[in-house]
Amino acid sequence: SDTRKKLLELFAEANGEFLSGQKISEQLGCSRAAVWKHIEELRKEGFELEAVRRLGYRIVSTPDKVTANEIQLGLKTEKLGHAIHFFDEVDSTQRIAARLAYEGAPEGTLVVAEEQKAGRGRLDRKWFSPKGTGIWMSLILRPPIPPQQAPQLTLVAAVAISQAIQEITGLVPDIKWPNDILLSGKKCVGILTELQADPDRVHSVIIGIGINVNQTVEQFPEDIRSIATSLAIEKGGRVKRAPLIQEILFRLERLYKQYLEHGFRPIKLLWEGYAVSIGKPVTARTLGGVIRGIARGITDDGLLILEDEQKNIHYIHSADIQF
Ligand code: BTX
Repeated sequence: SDTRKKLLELFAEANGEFLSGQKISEQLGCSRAAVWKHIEELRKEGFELEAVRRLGYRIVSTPDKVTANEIQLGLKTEKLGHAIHFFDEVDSTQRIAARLAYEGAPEGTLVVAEEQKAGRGRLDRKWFSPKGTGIWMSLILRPPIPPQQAPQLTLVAAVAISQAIQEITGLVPDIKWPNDILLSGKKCVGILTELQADPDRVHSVIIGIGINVNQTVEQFPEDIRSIATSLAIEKGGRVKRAPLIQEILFRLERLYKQYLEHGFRPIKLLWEGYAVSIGKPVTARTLGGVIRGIARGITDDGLLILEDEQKNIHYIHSADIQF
């Protein structure tokens, strides 16, 4: 509700200091009893609040939630995340975002869920998205670019997410072309970019982002335990999700603007700073077959450059890469 939003804003301004019941009731224009009720509501939602006679209330900790309120309080973007559709449980945020995009949702619209029952990776693979421990979200962009350039946005997103992870956790991620972000060689982020387009014009790009945040090793299903990791495992401590989402949206907005104004080149340089596969022998599994060789870099369009044993150069649009 609006009162609740105002109350949270008051606490955000108070910055961990006490707010008197009197002041809150004046600012919200409601009775002291009503203030107390709102405080109880917040407690039920997982806020930890301290109440001290004569001093009033102060927030000790906010819940690790990814509701629209949590994400929007303190969000520093101009556009991204200004419309948020939050769900406790969905099949896939990609599917919902695709429908919203089709119905005309504005650029920057974000779909977030606490849990996905049918989270998807590329080629209809499954993306494991358990309740409350990760970030499962899809962002709608409407870039004025031809469809064949859209895969570049996966790389733009990968740089933004890597920067945000580094800023919030201090961990330095590696990017594995095209869409994985790794920590200690294990996957902690997957990005899935999908399009609605005519042959010559993109209507919308839906960037699906899955981040393992607070899972423990045991919480991963056995078949991915050896290849997957979470931020908490790597950092050795829990990480709040909403501030990380805010940081991702902030960084992504900046890079996206840069991309639209100056093209892919400046992004490419940043991307190369995080890339692991470059200069190494890799195996690329494409729909057309398997190619082995040395990854030489990416083109200005974002394609992977692979040099095989006969020194032939292959330009790869899409593949799974193994070291
Ligand atoms: P991908 O095809 O590159 O990776 C999928 C593979 O990753 C799976 O086959 C499995 O081996 C492994 N995997 C599955 N779940 C996890 C996990 N939680 N952590 C690490 N490895 C895992 C990557 O596709 C793109 C994933 C995008 C997910 C987002 S979440 C929000 C949005 N909604 C949705 O349905 N998908 C996207």
